[in-house]
Amino acid sequence: SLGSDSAKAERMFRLMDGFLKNDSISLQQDILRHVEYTVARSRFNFDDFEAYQALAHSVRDRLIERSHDTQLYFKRKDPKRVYFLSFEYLMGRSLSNSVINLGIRDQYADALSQLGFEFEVLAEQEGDAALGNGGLARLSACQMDSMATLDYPAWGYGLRYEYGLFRQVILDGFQHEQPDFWLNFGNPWETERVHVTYPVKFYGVVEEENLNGEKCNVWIPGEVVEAVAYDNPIPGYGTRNTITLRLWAGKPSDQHDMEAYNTGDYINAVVCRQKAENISSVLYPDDRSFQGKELRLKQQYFFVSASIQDIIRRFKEAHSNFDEFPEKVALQLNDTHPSLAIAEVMRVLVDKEHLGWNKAWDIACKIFSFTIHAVIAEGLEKIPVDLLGSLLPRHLQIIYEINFKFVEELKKRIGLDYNRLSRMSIIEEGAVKSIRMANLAIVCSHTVNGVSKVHSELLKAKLFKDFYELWPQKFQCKTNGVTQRRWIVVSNPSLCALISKWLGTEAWIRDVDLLTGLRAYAADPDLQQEWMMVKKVNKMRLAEYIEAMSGVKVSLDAMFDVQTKRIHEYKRQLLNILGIIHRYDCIKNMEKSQRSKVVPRVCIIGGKAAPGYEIAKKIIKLCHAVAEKINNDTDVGDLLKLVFIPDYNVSVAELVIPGADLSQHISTAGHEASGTGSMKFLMNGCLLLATEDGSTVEIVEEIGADNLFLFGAKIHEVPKLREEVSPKMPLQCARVIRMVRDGYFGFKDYFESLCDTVDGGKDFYLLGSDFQSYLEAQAAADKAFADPNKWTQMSILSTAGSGRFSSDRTIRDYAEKTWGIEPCRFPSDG
Ligand code: CRA
Repeated sequence: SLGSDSAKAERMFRLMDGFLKNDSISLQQDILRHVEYTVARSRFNFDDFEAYQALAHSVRDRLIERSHDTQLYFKRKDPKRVYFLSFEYLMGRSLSNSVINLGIRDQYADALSQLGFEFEVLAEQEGDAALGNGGLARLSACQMDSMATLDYPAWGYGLRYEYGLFRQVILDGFQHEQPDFWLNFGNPWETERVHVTYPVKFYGVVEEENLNGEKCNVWIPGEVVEAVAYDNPIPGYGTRNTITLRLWAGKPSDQHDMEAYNTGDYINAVVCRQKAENISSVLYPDDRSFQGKELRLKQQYFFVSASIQDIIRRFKEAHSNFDEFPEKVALQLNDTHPSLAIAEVMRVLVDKEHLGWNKAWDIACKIFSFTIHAVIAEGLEKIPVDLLGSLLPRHLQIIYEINFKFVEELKKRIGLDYNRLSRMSIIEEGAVKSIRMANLAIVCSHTVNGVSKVHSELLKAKLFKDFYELWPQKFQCKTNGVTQRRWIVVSNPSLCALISKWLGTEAWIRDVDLLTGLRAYAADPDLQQEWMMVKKVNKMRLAEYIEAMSGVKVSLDAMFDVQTKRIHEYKRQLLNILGIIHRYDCIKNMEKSQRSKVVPRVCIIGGKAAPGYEIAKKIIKLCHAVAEKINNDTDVGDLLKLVFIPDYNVSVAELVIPGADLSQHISTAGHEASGTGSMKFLMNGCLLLATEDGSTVEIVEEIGADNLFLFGAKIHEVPKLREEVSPKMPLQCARVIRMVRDGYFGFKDYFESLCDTVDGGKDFYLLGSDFQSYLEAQAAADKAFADPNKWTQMSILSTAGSGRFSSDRTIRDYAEKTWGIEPCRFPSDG
């Protein structure tokens, strides 16, 4: 076994009686031991939450064991590693995912039932780890799962926010935000590494010093904060490999503001120390927009500096020559948020390792790769030079130097085209002189990628055209993916069992392409029957949840039509609501005898609005106002219901997605870089109603246009439609907007500015011009739903075609084409 080269290790292994055992008695003993000694409750008297905590600790023990094995093995083999730097991770719950990946779910369920507990009930006790906003953050979590499962030598790095994404509370139909102090009752999954700490410096000045006759820059900081590591194990499925997500928390440093102590200002010095903890205290709740805030920049550097110190320490443990660095290290920048890492690596290599600029730059250019998640220029991070200069004076110098050398080089390549030079410069001149973080990242990275085909093309043709023309070889496409472990196996166990039964194997859980095998049975009446049953059970679960949350009873015969994602104008939840008003209006104006022909619908909307995003908040209120009207109208009854699901998060998604018949991904074409929600619905056999945007275009390639409901303007048509002087507002759209304006749903004045975004002359997101085609797609969905066999066949074909949208495919692609790493699998059968 590993670590047994010394007699001491051998003896310890024997003392510990080998590895933990997973038979029912051992698991029960373990759980009870944790009840008594970890949770410190009597083993004769503990409640569900305490049982959950003990259970979680017992699972964690097994994770730690595997994680030690994995790390020791990586150390021995010393493969090239990838370090995934992401500012956000939406991990959700860990319990079910862990025991499933460890392959011991049934054993635990059995052990618990012997103790008088039910696994599912205890699993519900766990809160979500919500250290992120939306798509980007959940993508990071899915990709970690794939990196572990595919045995890649990978580390994730991030920030351990004490307050995750706010909880959404709805009062009177309005969104209110409540802080999510998720660590309140402890977090059984993490391990604090008190010995893995690094000082992180801020402010101060840079002085030139003479070192052995050479000039060098020394940064004398004004503040030092300690970063402490918290490790979160990420187990792979069907492998013993368990990798680590290392999150940093701020702690006061002994060096923190020494001056204040020396001058006798003791009280103030203590208060100042506390500020250190603030750095990692709260997640910024906006996705897709940046703010030039000092705290945010501090978070970025704090996270980057600690991670780079950790990576370099690990490298130096085994190597003495930095020439080998690019052979051993790949650094992935997940969006621009961690791109200060470039300046930090340069600072360490030049100022501390004294490699000289050219050599350091050569190394930096070989290790970084960069994923862009933004679609529009306004979404790109720009950091004011003054802010950066005061917080990180040396980094500003380094960025200027990088830019100077880049622009000199550029002049040689393209001549004195000043417009182009200024567009490509890392420094943006203007009212507020700023650093363009994306430009910095592109200049230094060997590979830059978009997150879907159309997005990657858009980057080359529009956003970063100049860079593409300069370095076409740098640009790649890595279409996003989601993990089938979380999104089928954990969240939809009955579908999982059904798929395995018909494929005759569980191998698809690791080898997702096998799902295409379902195509052969899509028309088989037996499979269709069983498929419908699974959907029904999941709808029942969702219906119970809806009733508990909103008091609305919904019919299981109705089509469950879901749109859950962050609320954004470009995602057009408003188009959905206007469509619902239209449907309502039609039912009201119908002859009573005609009503029996209506396909009943339950419309489900959920998602959070950024706290400062007024229009998004109005959309949430409108949804509630319309729901209030419709759900209480006895004329309509079960033909139409509208419910808003509050506080949408990962664990709510796990409940909602398996129960959906139809889901909407209806962004104005050209605005969604990829979209990943659609992939989860697709895996669960939910039909999509969508615009040809982001990854939908590839979904169509995979399952065929006949198996989903497409509508709306295409990407290339959008600019022209926007130019039309007075956009066409179809009568039907004008009518529903009028209903809102006239106060049909109350809150007349409040909704005015919301209506203006559509009929105020601009209609930037093209709700008006897409309205007719949206209604047609909805009618097509109704028609298909009325034929259950046809619908079920489409549903089976959706799941069958979802394999390409697994994060396993994405990660393998990154590993092979971007990072140049290979699997490093602990030699055991899992
Ligand atoms: N908001 C995009 O908008 C994409 C995810 C993950 C986003 C989505 O279309 O699916 O990233 N962009 O690639 C983003 O976060 C900073 O930009 C998102 O989640």
